[in-house]
Amino acid sequence: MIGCFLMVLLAAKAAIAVEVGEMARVADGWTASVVAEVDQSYAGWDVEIGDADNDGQNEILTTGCPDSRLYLFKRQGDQWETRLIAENLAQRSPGMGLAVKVADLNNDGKNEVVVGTGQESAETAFFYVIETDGRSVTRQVVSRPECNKSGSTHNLAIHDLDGDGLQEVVSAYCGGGEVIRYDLDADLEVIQASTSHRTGSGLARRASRFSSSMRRASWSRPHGSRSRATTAAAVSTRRSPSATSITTAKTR
Ligand SMILES: [Ca+2]
Ligand SMILES: [Ca+2]
Ligand SMILES: [Ca+2]
Repeated sequence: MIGCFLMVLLAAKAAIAVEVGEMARVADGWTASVVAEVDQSYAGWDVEIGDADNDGQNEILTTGCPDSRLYLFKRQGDQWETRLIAENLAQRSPGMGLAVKVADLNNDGKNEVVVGTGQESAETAFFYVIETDGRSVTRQVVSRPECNKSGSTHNLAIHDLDGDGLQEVVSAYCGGGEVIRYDLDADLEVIQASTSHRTGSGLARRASRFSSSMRRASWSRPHGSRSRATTAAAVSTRRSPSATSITTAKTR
């Protein structure tokens, strides 16, 4: 059942006037601000703070379910503005947007948003790299690597592991217990997915060797006049059990 989710921001000695009603009790020395109320049962599977739209100010981003949405909450004067950046990221309903991070993956001075999904059915999770102007997705690339057998993205970590100036994303999954490394090129058009570890959930297995494959990912612009009318054009390879499959995002 879809309920409403109330996001409350707490801050020590903040100057923001608060009205939290009966939703929260604020300890002495703390104040609270209601950021948003959305019609999703889970609006905050993950919460990130970062400059997602590259305007020099940080925003709050959340993921949730059942519509696998990515929300951005932007401070405008003394108000918070709720912006639905993307939905149906799991490409199935119900579905979950799970982990979300903001980082400059290709070191070009502009941040990207990285999102991992959770699938309610027996499917593997999607991995997104999104560019946004703070109102919608302006460009995105999606990977659903065949080396992943799991449906739930547990978390994402971002770091330049090999010192080449490009940041890699490491994601851990629930189900098959995969830990997958995603390498992107400088133009953020190619994703290389590598399984670094697979343990299974509660069942220890021998760790797999690093293996990789590369496919070219297609960018799409789901919103705006420059959008191309692409619809889930799946590209996959059977050459290797660890091969990466990449789909273009569905254009709305
Ligand atoms: Ca910003
Ligand atoms: Ca960047
Ligand atoms: Ca790197």
